Amino acid sequence: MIRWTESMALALTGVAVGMFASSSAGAMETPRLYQQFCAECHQADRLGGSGPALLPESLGRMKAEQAARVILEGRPATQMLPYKDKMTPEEALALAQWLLTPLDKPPVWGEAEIRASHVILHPMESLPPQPVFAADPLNLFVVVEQGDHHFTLLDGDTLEPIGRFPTRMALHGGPKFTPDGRFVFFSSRDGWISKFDLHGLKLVAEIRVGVNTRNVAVSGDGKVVMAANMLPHTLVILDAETLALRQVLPVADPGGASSRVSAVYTAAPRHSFVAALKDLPQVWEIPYNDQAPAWGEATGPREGGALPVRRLAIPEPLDDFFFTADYERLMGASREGGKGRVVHLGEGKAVADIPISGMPHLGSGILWERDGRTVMATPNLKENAITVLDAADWSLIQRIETLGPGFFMRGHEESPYVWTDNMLSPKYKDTVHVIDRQTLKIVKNITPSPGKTAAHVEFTRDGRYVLLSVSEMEGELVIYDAKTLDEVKRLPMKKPSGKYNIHNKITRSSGTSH
Ligand code: DHE
Repeated sequence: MIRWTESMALALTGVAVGMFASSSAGAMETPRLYQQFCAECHQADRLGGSGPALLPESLGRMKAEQAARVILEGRPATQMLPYKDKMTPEEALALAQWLLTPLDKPPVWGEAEIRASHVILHPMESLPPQPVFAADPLNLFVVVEQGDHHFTLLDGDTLEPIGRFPTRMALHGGPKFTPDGRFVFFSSRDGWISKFDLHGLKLVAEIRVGVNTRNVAVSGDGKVVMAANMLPHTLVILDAETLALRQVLPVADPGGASSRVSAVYTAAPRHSFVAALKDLPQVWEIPYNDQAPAWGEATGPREGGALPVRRLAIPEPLDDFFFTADYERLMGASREGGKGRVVHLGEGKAVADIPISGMPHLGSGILWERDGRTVMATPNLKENAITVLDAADWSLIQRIETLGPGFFMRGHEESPYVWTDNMLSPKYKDTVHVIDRQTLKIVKNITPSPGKTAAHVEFTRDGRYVLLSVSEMEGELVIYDAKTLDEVKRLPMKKPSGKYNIHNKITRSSGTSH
């Protein structure tokens, strides 16, 4: 078995650039390697499927040597596996160089392609006026089952499924809801946005907005949907009723440098969308109606419905945001540099540095009240710790040592506990921690199925039950009493990942993502 070592890295950087791509044998070899090992996830045309597009545009500033290292070593916190047992460092470098070579014809996913992909399956006027089932429509859960690309709609009172429906492959980011909780929007990594009616149980419309898409957001007034693309470098604005294209916003600075979009969020109290950019030192705020705070230009939609953009300059690119409850301040992390900063949206600038080092997963951060103060806590993708900060001044309150690096964190206003996982620890991925919100001590470790990944919890509307995913192909949703921490029941599911309670989402509960 070949092992990756630093000396091998040096040897690898010494391999002549183009050696394989330029030799006729290598030129045949590299595409074959790609088809054998990469095409299943990244697609034969390299435009991306469950894995991202593998094109120079999507690989950004990555050098061939770095890409070769990723091929050999895999990527933490993603589905990218290590291939060091399947190919040599030289083959990996040749493959990386090939991936950094533009396609013969550059991929285009502009207005024409987006419009051509748009389909309305069940127009709004055809949908039933009332839910076609008896459950409380605000205590429903949308449970994403990644294993066979479905979602289950679960009744949060009876804890029984209402129905199970197909989705696009590789959904990523939280599904987002209209303010009344009736419609849900999913985004897939390969660019599909789908709108589903949770009352009529029908797929309303779909549209492919990009080649590699990150997530989707819905405006606080329920009228506009925005999708964030890694490829092409665009934000795509859709009509929330029909998903018809309204506007493609190229994400570039006036000098022409463009950026992948890491994620887009809805700052409902500010009547705006906020976008995190991977490659430009800017935060973008895009007001979606004329109630948004003015910043010197007209804030509301322009003539023809186009939305204006407010560009906030920051010291370095920040991806992955966490927002304070009033959405006035955001906390952003730099994936590469291990830096954290606070950006004040009203003031339009970075106002503080944050003491974080372990690659926090800020999208999973939560807030709660402790000793009369609001605390913010986030799991870390690279450290065995939960970071607990004072949300007023971002000073460190405590690092809670965990068994491994984790991905998600959840609480509820009615629960004395918050829950987090150790999903990125090969040894402890099967165990979640229950943490007391006041003492900040771990009060219980729960291992629902030894050896199987346990991650992502969500509370019911009343905070009485906690739903936890055993995220394996033959997985389960395990339901606990949130007070006694006793197991209540199990429901079989195909690799359940995130689950989303409609009431908690639309009321922006401080214990969950929004
Ligand atoms: Fe996610 C949300 C970024 C890998 C499952 N993830 C998010 C969000 C961001 C983000 C910015 C918040 C947007 C939103 O919800 O609208 N995720 C990233 C990454 O940068 C990272 C580490 C690398 C990548 O390749 O994208 C990454 N994420 C993963 C995974 O490997 C996970 C576990 C499996 C998967 O689906 O790919 C994963 N991410 C999720 C889930 C959410 C999410 C389930 C929604 C969580 C929620 O509760 O709201």
